Amino acid sequence: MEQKWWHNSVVYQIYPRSFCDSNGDGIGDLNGIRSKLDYLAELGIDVIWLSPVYQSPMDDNGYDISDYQAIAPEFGGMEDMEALLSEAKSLGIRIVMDLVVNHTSDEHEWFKQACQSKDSPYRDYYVWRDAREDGSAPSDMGSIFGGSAWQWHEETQQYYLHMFSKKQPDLNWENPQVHQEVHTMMNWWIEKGIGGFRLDVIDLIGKEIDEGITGNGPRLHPLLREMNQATFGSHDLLTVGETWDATPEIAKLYSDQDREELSMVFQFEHITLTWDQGDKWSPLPLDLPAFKQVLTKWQLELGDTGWNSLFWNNHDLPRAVSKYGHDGEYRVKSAQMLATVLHCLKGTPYVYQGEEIGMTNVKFDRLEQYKDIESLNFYKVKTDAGVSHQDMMTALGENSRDNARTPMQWSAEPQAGFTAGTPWIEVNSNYRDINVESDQRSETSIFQHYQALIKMRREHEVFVYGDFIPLFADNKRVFAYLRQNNDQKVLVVANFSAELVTLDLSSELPLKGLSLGALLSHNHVASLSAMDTKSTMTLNAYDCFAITLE
Ligand code: TEU
Ligand code: CA
Repeated sequence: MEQKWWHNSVVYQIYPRSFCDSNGDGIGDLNGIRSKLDYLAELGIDVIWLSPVYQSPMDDNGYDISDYQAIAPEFGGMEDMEALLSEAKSLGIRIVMDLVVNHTSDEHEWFKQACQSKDSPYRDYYVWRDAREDGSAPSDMGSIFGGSAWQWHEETQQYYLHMFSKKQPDLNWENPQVHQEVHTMMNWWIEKGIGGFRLDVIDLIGKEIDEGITGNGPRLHPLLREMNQATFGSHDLLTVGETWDATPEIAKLYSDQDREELSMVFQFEHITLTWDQGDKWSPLPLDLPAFKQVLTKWQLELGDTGWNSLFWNNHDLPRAVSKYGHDGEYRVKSAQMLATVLHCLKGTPYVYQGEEIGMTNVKFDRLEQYKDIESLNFYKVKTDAGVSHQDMMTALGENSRDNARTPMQWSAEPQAGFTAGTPWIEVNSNYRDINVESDQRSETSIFQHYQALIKMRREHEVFVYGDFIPLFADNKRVFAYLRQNNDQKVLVVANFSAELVTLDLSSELPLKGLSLGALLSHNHVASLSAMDTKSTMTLNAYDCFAITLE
């Protein structure tokens, strides 16, 4: 495998609307991000993944783009984007743009033209079908945001396809002109000096609509190879595809370097483990052995071919510390433990804004406090189907995308220092305790723990390219593994529970004959000094450490 700059990079995701508001209109913006670049440089990240900042009517907070080559006025202008790119560059930070090309906004010029008549040269940029004989939608295909995926267009008497909201019509990737347009636009951004692309729901672009195939369609990989050749392939950029249904076999098709498609993909198998039969509104408790098994499988199967992206959360998911850690008494320890387990795995780690200070899920008790289109649509779908208001509020509390979208908590000032005005979505009421300023002052700072992990990865190549060897696979509370290359062995141990755990290191074969060396990272583990590989050790709630073995 050829070594790449993004193998030893750490990516930080910014959801611009909720990061930092520079002008008091309650909406985060590009100049707000610029004002926090020093903060990000201090954290030590290499790359920013910027969620969409393009012109958009904001039906889905920017994932509905009406002009790919303009910035939404609430985020700033193109000159602010250029300033952000160059200031970030001077700090050694690259910016990865969010590429949303499965669909556009219905307010995009192409769609407006397409709606003019069936003969419009843009008609075939989108997916149109006649009604069935009885006037109903062409198929029973459902939208990912609830309801039918087909919307009737009265003026031209056909249905158009939308896998997400009806304001997000799907582009027709069977049309080569669509490829041309998208490639030209991508090259225009590459010329501006961006660091790469995160490709939104890219597994949907090969769809076979009339066969009912949406994800992983037969034309998907040829389309990506064509895109690679026409755009980023010759530019050494980071490309990461969002692929909900990827298995390791599928992920290798995308990320095997020889195939010249993408750098890596986001897989969601470890995420959907807590969704009962794939339904995020029926959350399940975390099953740690199953969770470890999934992550182990991905570590081992993408060992020599392909590359993993590593993440616990993003702008669509609940906060990591609330989902997989403990957001009460053990918030700090469990946030540090989660960071350690993630950053010591093989792959490129992604940190979602606020994760580095242990921000938690929000507790909204009124439906009106939620802003996300998916949450609001599904509240209606589920309550119409008989789910009670209270049960649906509980499900939203667990898994609403708004958990990730409340404003970044910078300080204990009003509105958490996010805005001088009224934020577009309420600030989490815990901001007086949980914020950047108080975390950085703390003796057990989560930020500093992340900072140290990022530095550690840079200093020890074993974390980047070393092999992964699982340990204590059946243990219900401990997540442990070994990373090793020719020069170094590192043992990573984490108590993923609030219980006291005893662990007999001598019982694991790969540890036989080794003794403990230098402590690389830990979150104040009391029993460390007394520990050796020959005896039993005790771990308190959410204790974790990484230590070299000799
Ligand atoms: O997400 C794809 C997607 O399928 C999600 O909507 C997901 O099903 C859901 O949020 C699970 O929590 C991408 C973007 O990340 C998301 O923000 C967009 O809304 C969506 O595509 C449409 O562009
Ligand atoms: Ca603003």
